[in-house]
Amino acid sequence: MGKYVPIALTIAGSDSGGGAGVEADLKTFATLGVYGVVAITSVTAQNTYEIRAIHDIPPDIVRKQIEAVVDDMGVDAAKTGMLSNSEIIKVVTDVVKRYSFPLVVDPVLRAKSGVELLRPTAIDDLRKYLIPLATVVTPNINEAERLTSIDIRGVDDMKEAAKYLVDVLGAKAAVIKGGHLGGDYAIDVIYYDGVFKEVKTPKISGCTHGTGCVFSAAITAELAKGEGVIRAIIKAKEFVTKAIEWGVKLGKGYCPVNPIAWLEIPAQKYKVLEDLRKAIELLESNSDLVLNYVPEVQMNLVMALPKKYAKDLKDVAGVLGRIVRYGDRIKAVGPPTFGASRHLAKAVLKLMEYHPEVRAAVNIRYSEEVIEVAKRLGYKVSYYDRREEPEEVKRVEGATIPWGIEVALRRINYEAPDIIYHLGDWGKEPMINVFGRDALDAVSKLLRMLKELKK
Ligand code: PXL
Repeated sequence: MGKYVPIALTIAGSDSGGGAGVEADLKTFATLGVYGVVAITSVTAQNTYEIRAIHDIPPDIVRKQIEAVVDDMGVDAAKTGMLSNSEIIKVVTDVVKRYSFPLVVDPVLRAKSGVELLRPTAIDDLRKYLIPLATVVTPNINEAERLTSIDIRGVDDMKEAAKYLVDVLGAKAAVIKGGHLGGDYAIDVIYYDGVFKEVKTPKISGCTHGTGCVFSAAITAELAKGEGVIRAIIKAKEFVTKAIEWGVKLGKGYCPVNPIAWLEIPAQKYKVLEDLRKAIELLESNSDLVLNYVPEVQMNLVMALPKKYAKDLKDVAGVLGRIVRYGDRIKAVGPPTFGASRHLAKAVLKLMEYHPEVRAAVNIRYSEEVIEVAKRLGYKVSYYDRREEPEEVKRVEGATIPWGIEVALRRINYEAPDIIYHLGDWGKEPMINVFGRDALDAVSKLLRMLKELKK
């Protein structure tokens, strides 16, 4: 059978908290389109704030895990993470030597809490046995200092240490991660083939537990796909930056990075656009019902990404150019596009602060009989009065809608609304917003009311 998916192996510890170790590695492999296999070296009982226990796997079992997968499926690239002790390092060295796949060595020494993930007495063995086999070694500043005994204060010291890891210790390439150094940029220094390269990205705030694991796993995945060393490292840096940016806010300690953001955001965007396309079609095919309710400012229909990915207006898609009256029917001017709506998108983002599952909305002009029918059908209806908007809110650009949604929600004890309307003000047209879990849901509610009205 021809092989149609690259295979990457991680030889690392398990993090019961799911943020680092083999758990992070597998998510990274899958996200980058590589089939992941594992050899677990140690089981840690940990969460986001502490490591409660470490149980090392017998070295012979580590060996057998590696052999089992390599002998059957073949491995295109491998990485090591937490190795815990000397015996495991020796066994891994011994078995890996027999195979020719590229090897990424992430010289994990200790966790953020300070707990040793490799016995200090084993650092010599890591240096002596495993680093010479590395295609790429990926220490952070502290790990590089301990491996090379070079004090690292800046990029020049990083270069010296990277060169030492290659020229003296025998790795093919070294990348020293500068994220822990001061300054606005995270600068990584690569040394490969006698050449230095710096990869510089703005430092971002976010969740960082598992950063090193995801970075080295991403390099491994790219090498498994046949990518060159430098390009694999550059792509991994981009990948881990996104994983930090969209970290998963959970736990009481260091929250974990989110390697699947790389794939999940584009996938969710596609789903939102598809849902909007179907909802627009449904709306247009019911032009006769809707036509009389198109407001002067025209209509829009919006849908946000799931809450964890919905930070601002660019994360909400709407109809570019709006939905307009066009002869005797209604028509979407442009395609559904992220960032295409301001007003309705703002209303949805505000509502999602309380009801994350309500991600879509459509607007029509205000009409008393629509509100009556909505109530009759059992929809949850609330409103705000723009004439009650406090002066200090009016003065702030873009503050009216969030204020109004808040007022309307308070009126219904913050229950999830189907409809929020307002009666307008000088130069502000009164409007009805119909909300739904997705665009089709919002449009279906609207059409149900308009059909009921027509009866
Ligand atoms: O991030 C280093 C690391 C690697 N492997 C395991 C870990 C950690 C950090 O906590 O728990 C299993």
